[in-house]
Formats: sequence, C-alpha cells, structure tokens
Amino acid sequence: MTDLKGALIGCGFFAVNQMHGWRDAEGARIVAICDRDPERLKAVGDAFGIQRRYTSAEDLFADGGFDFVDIATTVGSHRGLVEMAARHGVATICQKPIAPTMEDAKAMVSACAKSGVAFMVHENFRWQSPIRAVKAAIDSGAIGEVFWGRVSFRSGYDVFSGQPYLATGKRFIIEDLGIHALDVARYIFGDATAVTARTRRVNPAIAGEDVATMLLDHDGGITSVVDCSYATKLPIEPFPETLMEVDGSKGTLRLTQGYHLAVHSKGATKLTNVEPPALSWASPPWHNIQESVALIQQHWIEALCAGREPDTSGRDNLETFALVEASYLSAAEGRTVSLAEVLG
Ligand code: NAD
Ligand code: 89Y
Repeated sequence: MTDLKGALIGCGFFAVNQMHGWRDAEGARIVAICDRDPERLKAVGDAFGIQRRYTSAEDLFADGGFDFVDIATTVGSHRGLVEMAARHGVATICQKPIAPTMEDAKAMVSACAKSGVAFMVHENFRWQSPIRAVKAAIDSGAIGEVFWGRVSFRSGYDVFSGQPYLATGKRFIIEDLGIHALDVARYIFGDATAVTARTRRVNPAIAGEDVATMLLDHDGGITSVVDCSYATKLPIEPFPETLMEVDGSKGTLRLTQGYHLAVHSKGATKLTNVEPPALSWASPPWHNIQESVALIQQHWIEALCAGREPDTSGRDNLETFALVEASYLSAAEGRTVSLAEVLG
C-alpha cells in the first residue's frame, strides 16, 4: 500500500507533537507544511526534513499533491482553513476547539459533508491509554451497570509559558481543557442531555476562567461531574493526568494520580499500572498526551483507508462542542441548559 500524503498547517507549539506522530505513523507521511510565520516554518521544516514549505494556505492548496491536511492552528483560523480544504476536496483533521461558535462549527461540518471529504477533530484525550483502560474495565462488566461518574483534571501547571494565547482569551479552561474532559465524559458515559456549570477565575493575571465544575445528565440516566482547574496547587503536580471515578451496580473503578487503576468488584480489588509508554520523542510529563496524538493519527489513517467515519468526526464533535457552549451559557445565566438548546 502506498502511503497517504499529508500537509500540515500551523507549525507552532503543539504541531511538533503531530509531526512526530506522523513520522512514526504507518501508512502516511507529511509532504508539505505551512505557517504564516517564516521562522516557525523553517524550524519545523528543518527538524523534520520537509522541503515543500508555504507561508500561505491558499498557495499550499493551489499546488496540492496531498490526500489530507492536518490543521494545527489556533481556533480563530479553523473555519476558514477547513472550508478551504473542503473547496479543494481534501480530507481534513482540525485541532480542538473546533470553532469559536456553534454556527461556525456547524458550517464546517456541513462544508465537508457537501464536498464529500472526511473531517475529524483532533480530540485526542479519549485516546489516552489510561482512559481506554477505564473503558475496557467498564465494558468487561466488572462493575456492573454504571450510575455515576467523575472526570477530573486539577492542576497548577504553567500552561501559559508554552501557550501564551491561553492567558488572553475571554474563554479559557472549558474551551481549552474542559473540552477534552467533557469529551471523555461522553466517550465513557454516553451523550449528555443537559449541563449545569459554575466557573471562576482565580489567577488575576489571565482573562478567562481557570476553574470550572460541570454537572452532566447523560442519555442513559447516568449523572457525571466534570471538574477542571489550573489554579490547584497540589503536593505532587498531576499535569496532564485526567483522573476518573466510576460507580456501578456491582463495584467501583478509580483512576488515581500516578496512573493507578483500581477496579473493585465482588469484594476484591484489582490494581493495575496504566501509565502510557513514553515514546522515543516524548517529553514527560506530556508523554500521556503525546501518546494519544500518535494513536488518534493512526486511527485517522485507518478510518480514511477504510472509508469509515473517524470516532471523533466533525459531526461527532458537535456534541462535545455543544457541551462547551452549554457550560458557558449555564455559568453565565445560573441555570441548567439542555443540549438541544445549543445544538438547535
Ligand atoms: P501556536 O500559536 O503555538 O501555533 C499556531 C501556529 O499556527 C502559529 O505558528 C501560527 O503562525 C500558525 N497560524 C495561525 N493561523 C494560520 C494561518 N491562517 N495560516 C498559516 N499558519 C497559521 O498554537 P498551539 O499551542 O500549537 O495550538 C494550536 C492548536 O492546538 C490550538 O487549537 C490548541 O487548542 C490545540 N492544542 C491541542 C492540544 C491537544 O492535546 N489536542 C494540546 C495543545 C494545543
Ligand atoms: O491546550 C491544552 C490541551 O489541549 O491539552 C493541554 C493544553 O496544552 C493546556 O491546557
């Protein structure tokens, strides 16, 4: 089988992980890169030996010669670039958050559908192996029927030095990080029907909220709590671990700091270390996230080759983004918001 050819737009802080992921992936390789910042373009081009370099996405698409594009720019440019890819009939991966508004997000999904191109959102946290281990334990039936859960990400890690734009937006933690935790909640507990949220800004040096607590009602009657914070100073910094608690009719499951999974069932507790492997290019503590980047990219290749919709397709991601929108609305108005209200 010949490798799929990909192009990557946005050679910034996080794209380096994506480039490593593509270099290791089976069945695809990056043949062209684009960034409007010539220095970043050169740094990534030199590091990964990519000769075709563009400072304009229009020029990149005009030259073509690739099967898919991986958009690793920040949210403001996502809609324009995804629609450009759709116009050129190119299958597209777009980083999270998909868009600044639901209207933009829907337009992107619709543009790709109309052009018949595959569209995936790079929603990688559900691909982390500890989260996969939680899902497998639930699917094994060990804890019976799930009735309650918690997805928790609490940290005091300085994310602003690597991603300075996170300190300046009106929206911060729900849009940037909570979006992943909300997607994990959907992946584990099923789609949500309503959310009640509270937010708070603790760090005076940033513009948006850095603490959020969301209460979710899920389709099947499960209740979950999704809580995230970048204002939480713990004795041992857990970044970037997502912790989980799940209660079922026959037992419980706890994913605790240090990648420890405890499954308690029939009076016995099974303890497993579910720490992800540090790939050759990993830089701990990011190895957990980095492994999930490689896994979601491999999933994209497999889905594209098989003509299957990827798990975190744009269509699927509207449900995750709706949780983000509903959480902000709930926090602003102090009321429970149904997902139907924001999905329209
Ligand atoms: P960044 O600002 O470091 O990099 C973005 C790059 O895109 C910059 O170099 C910029 O010059 C370039 N760019 C922007 N618009 C462009 C355009 N129209 N044409 C060409 N180049 C353009 O940002 P980052 O921290 O790398 O984040 C990128 C995206 O990745 C964000 O959406 C962020 O939320 C996401 N992210 C995801 C994860 C994850 O785990 N999935 C982790 C971190 C960041
Ligand atoms: O941008 C965020 C993400 O998606 O994962 C962690 C992060 O880099 C900082 O919150």
